[in-house]
Amino acid sequence: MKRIVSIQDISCFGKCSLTVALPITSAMGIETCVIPTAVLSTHTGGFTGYTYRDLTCDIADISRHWKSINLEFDAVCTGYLGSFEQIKLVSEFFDNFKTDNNLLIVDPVMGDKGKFYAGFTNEFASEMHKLCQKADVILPNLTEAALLLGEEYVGSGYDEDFIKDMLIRLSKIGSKIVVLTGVSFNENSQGVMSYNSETKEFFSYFSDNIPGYYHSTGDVFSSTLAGALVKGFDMGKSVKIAVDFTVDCIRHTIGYEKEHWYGVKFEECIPDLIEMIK
Ligand code: PXL
Repeated sequence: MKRIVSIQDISCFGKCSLTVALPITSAMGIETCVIPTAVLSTHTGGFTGYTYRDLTCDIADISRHWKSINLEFDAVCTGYLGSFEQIKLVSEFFDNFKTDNNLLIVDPVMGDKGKFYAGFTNEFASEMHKLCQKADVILPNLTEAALLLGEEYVGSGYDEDFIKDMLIRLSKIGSKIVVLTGVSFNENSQGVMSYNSETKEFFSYFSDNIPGYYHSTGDVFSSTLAGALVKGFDMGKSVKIAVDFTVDCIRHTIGYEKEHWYGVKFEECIPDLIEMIK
């Protein structure tokens, strides 16, 4: 059985980060360990008055204990991280748990639609850049890609050459694979372009563009992609599974945006995901 560890916050209500990653990769048949970096009453994307309990001080202790019992992981996956200190500790975790065969997967969660999520800054983006240097795979959206490169966000009107060039520049940060999400060359389709800097291959996969904003789809995408890669699907198939599942979750939420504005109804789609990976 494959085993991964997901390092990110737990937003107790709101369907994102660990409450998305844990059920998704478990349903894919992967033993999923977690390091909760913080406990929030809700995510920060549209709620006010949320609580935030920082768990940074547990990260090194958990890491030491796991080392002492010789735990190993097929992938170490990170998502939303809340402070410079957390990035530093996760970076040390990478050093301690990297093996010749496993994958370090960083979703550099910082913002969307050209804007930072609450609490993030350009200084944080510089620290996240350092973490991405150690990763095997990074999964930025267009906003995060611009922040990592220190460039202006370009949200529309770009062409394939622009994205390919951006992918090459992102790969120079250090990871073998870059997967850029939220790419759209026309109003009818949206998807992902990726680049493997070792083989110099580009790959793209697009699906129907569904208008509107659906919170936490980045977390659904990244945990599904990590799960598919760990299960041994190649990059092309993994991206297809992750995009198709994310779109499936969005489709199930259409018509329920009022009650479900805070996250997609991924639970109803888990049986579809199990079918997709058969
Ligand atoms: O979905 C990314 C995410 C994760 N965790 C927390 C968030 C967000 C995005 O807003 O607020 C706490």
